[in-house]
Amino acid sequence: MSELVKFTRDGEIAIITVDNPPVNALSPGVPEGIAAAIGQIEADETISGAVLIGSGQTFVAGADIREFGRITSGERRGGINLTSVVRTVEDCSKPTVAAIHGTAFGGGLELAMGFTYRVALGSAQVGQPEVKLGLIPGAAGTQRLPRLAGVEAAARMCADGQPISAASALALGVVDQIIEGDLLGGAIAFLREKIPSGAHPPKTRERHEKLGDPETNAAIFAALRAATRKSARGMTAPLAAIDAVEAATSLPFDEGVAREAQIFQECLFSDQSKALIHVFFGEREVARIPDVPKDTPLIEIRRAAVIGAGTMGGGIAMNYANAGIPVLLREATREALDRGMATIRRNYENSVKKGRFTPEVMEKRLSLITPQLGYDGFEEADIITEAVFEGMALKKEIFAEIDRVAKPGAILASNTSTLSIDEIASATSRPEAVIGHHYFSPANVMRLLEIVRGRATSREVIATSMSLAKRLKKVGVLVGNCYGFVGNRMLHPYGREAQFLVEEGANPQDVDAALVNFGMAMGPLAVGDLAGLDVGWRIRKEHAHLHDPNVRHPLVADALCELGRYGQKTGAGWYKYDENRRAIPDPEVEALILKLTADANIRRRSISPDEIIERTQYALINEGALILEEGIALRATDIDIVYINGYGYPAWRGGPMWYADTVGLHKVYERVCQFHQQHGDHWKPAPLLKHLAEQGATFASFRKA
Ligand code: 3H9
Repeated sequence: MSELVKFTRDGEIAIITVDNPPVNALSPGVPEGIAAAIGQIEADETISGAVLIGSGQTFVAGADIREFGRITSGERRGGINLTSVVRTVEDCSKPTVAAIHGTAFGGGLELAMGFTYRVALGSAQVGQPEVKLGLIPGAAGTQRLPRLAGVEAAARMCADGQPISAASALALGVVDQIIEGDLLGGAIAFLREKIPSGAHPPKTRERHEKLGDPETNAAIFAALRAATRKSARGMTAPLAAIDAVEAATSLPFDEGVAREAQIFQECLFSDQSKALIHVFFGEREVARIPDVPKDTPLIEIRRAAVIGAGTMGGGIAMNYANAGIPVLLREATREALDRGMATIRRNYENSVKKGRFTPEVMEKRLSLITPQLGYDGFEEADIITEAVFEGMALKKEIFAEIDRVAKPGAILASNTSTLSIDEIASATSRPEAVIGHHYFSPANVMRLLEIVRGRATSREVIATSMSLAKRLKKVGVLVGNCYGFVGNRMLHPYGREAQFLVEEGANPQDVDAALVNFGMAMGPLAVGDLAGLDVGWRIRKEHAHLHDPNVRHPLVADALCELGRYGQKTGAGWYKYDENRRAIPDPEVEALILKLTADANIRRRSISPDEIIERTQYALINEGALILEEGIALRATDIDIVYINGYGYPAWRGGPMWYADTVGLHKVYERVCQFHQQHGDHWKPAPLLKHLAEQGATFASFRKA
């Protein structure tokens, strides 16, 4: 047996234990160990059945994802031979049970489906999440799952990658029994009950009763494909997964397996899969901070407080309540406080309506939020988050106040999206306790939390913030202190180019459509309308004295604001909006653009979607390179994770820096140089981009010395 697979016995029952922490992935040695165990079971006449179980927190959570990179880079020859191991298990002449706790995901579920039976703890989950890695199930999952769960459920599970609960798996027939308490004991007892009769279900691959009829299946696949094209726009794996499940309904098992293997290979070598695997590991890598070791002591967070019950503050309070942490929510006026609480209630009610949780859960969460006008109880809070209007004077005033009321050791966080954490911290007597917690709107929905480190922020405060992010179900990314940090700093050149393209000849809808087709959740101009164009306009007016007349500035956004077109909230911005908030191109905007550009002597020309992508993406990337070089982001991956989780960047492109690597930094650099020549100094190439391009290197491999 291998080190990773243990073989023991309980009387006549063999027990195979997969012991490959942390998630019992099917790393080299595990499938081989299982096959060897089956061989031993066959050979030993005193064994009458077998249970396979995972040690530690979970059953097998899938193939070892690191192996995929080794295969596509050529480091490892040959694939992962799980398909034949599952078949060996399925062909075992003695009854077998997979005992599932935690997660049976991907190859884990595929393995379990080769067993005669599957039992699971009520808390377990099963699923085929491969599409989230740009893959499809590759060990006959698309062929066996429809035979157990039926065509519709199997196709949906393989296409959306969402796990299902043990109870749903039982209802579908994927699991045969739920066990409460001792899983191994329960699985052995289950098997002992089944053995005497000798009447076991057929091998999964020999079951056909749930494979449906061609007419019904055709309707199922057509509907699912249409829904998937919308929900997984731009992604190839979900549609490929549906093709593979369809093969299960139209081909004999072995041919279906061969078809699946062919599609799996195509997906494995695709750019999308490489990008999504980068994102999978990236989301975990961002937690690693070189000078904040894993064993840094954490501050215990039992109570929280939030200042400001507006859109952001309310969303932040909800995050705490959702995580079971009581939170005080302070506002300056009764009216604003009532409005904030009403919004929170409405958000929760919407979730109840959508069936996300019960009214009891909603009431429990609401009861954890205490609205108030003063600072009562703030002295007990372990963390206080400020989420007031974005202005330095006000923020400093608030921080001076909370410095007076907060207990020693409490974290003082600011939700600023742009301002200097060091300057905010200077208003307190304890800059080491001050940190940025930049949430994204809506704060209770968006996964990103930019955690901004000030000059004096202590390691304990950073480590606690990172761990708190996880508790709040966010992806925390540590960034350095500069105007706009990582996300909003990069957004500036991106938005600037979108507007310049409009001035040079593209319609707003052309710019937005090109970027939506590229995979962005929304186009930048539509985002401006959603967020409110007046926000930037007010800031620009405040900083008008810094305006350099020799530098080109966008013309149209300010002119729109002067006409009262602030975006969706006024029914018009870059677009006009109907009662359903649908964006409609507006001839008035077109006329305005023509007038402004004529006055400014800007030559208008036809602009291709490719140029729209290059100008906007390379602007992001060039700024990202500066950020990386300055050490504002720890790694290129951190920038990618910020953009994917906070700015609607398509995960299947891997984030802006990964995308640059896939285009090739040499090409990106060349185009940036051309744009520099054509458009001026705001396109000055970042020295790091130049350096890496000349070295033939990538952002992914760059580490700041
Ligand atoms: C597949 O199965 C293909 C087959 O169809 C065909 C084959 C031929 N491999 O997430 P966590 C690491 S595709 C390697 O923080 P949690 C992870 O990087 C696979 N490593 O824990 C992290 O490492 P570190 C289908 C893995 O408790 C550590 O384990 N399966 C794998 O929050 C802890 O992970 C999936 O897609 C893996 N498969 O969540 C499941 N999984 O500590 C992917 C995890 O160094 N995994 N690691 O940063 C998950 O969804 C979650 O990890 C899980 C646990 C829910 C299991």
